[in-house]
Amino acid sequence: MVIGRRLFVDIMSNTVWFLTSNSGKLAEASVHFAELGMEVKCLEVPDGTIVEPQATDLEAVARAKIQQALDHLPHDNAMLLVEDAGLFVSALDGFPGVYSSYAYDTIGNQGVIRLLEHLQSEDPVRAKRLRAASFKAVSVLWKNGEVLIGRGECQGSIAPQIQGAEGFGFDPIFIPYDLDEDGQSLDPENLGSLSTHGRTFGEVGVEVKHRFSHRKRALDDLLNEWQNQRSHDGP
Ligand code: ITT
Repeated sequence: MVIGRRLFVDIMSNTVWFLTSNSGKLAEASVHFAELGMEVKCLEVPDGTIVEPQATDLEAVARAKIQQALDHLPHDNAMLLVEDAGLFVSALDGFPGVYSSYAYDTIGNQGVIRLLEHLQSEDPVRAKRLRAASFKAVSVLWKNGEVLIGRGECQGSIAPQIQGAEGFGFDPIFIPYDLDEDGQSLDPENLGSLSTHGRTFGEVGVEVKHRFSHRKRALDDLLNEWQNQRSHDGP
């Protein structure tokens, strides 16, 4: 991974243009790329330029946005980043998933809590299983006509009520499962070396969230993809 990151920085210019209307996503991607010595800037496009397709998977949405945004890059060598993410609740067969923006804007965090109201247990592990959910993200980076894709997931459960005001979106209702020393998600009965101790992303702040985050994992995966491609193509 370290070699991959170095290679990535060597080859790429210093700015990534991120097409997003979400300042929380921009802040998190900035934390990630800052570790690589790179800057993330928001790609501004006129209102109504980007039409999000009604697709059933995150990658299709992200790819469609890349195509629509290319004409708005500041120069031909600029790198464009798009990411689509969502909250997938197991008991709701993955809803809201690709409809997360709509669900957030309509029923909001309180609405998700209400939908899971009947899923309670005195046993904390069973409660976590009943209320299991995951954040998923697909990041797509465009550079000189090449498209790189990274996927990331963060497993956890939906809190019994809204907790905390940090972060954005569904952060105040999402409690990640603990991670082991390799950063892998553990089952809810296991205590890991990295834990929010039952706190939601809304209670822990961006730096802690980043260590668990689907967004970070998708970007790491994207950098690995880049590295694999380079090794395959040769020096
Ligand atoms: P874009 O302009 O980048 O599309 P968006 O807010 O529509 O911004 P997404 O479609 O990726 O972003 O996200 C769908 C919804 O899921 C949206 O309401 C987000 O607030 C929420 N969401 C995405 N990532 C999240 C995260 O890390 N924590 C909490 N909520 C998140």
